[in-house]
Amino acid sequence: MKTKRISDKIEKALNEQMTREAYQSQVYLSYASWAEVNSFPGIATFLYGHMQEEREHMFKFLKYINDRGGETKIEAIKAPPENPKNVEDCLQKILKHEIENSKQIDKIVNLSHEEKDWATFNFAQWFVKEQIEEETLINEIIDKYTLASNEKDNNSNLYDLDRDLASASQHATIPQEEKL
Ligand code: OFO
Repeated sequence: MKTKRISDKIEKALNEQMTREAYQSQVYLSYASWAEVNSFPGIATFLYGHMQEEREHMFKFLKYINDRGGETKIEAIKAPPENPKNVEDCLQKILKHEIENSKQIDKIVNLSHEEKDWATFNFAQWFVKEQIEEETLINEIIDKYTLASNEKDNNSNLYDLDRDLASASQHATIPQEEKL
């Protein structure tokens, strides 16, 4: 049994964020599936990749709480929101989720600063940086989408955008069925 090195308050905040990361993963999963059935395979690949990243974030919280002698509580994950109306709506909703998530990470930073818990402060900095990257990436995709939807000939711009998104930056690999 490790010595507990985080306060109850920090432990609770970290646990809540762990569940929130799992929720984020569910949101990406449901939007990815929506994109796939609506014939945007590139966007689906991008979103499935992010689903996996959020799952890894959830695990980072779990490991950190355990490593600091805290106790993780695996809670129910609320259902993701309803499907987006179209690609633009999907991208805007994702951005909104990420901004909301950044604010929650900031709360952990504030709390750890208040408590002078520099280990948690340091741990949370990884997420601060990650959220900057994610918000930037999604903003860039929204810009590309806006440009792509200006010319409508055969929807070829949207086709190109979808194809490019399949390889847009992501750290995680998507689970695939094993090839025989
Ligand atoms: Fe969107 O990243 Fe997790 O925290």
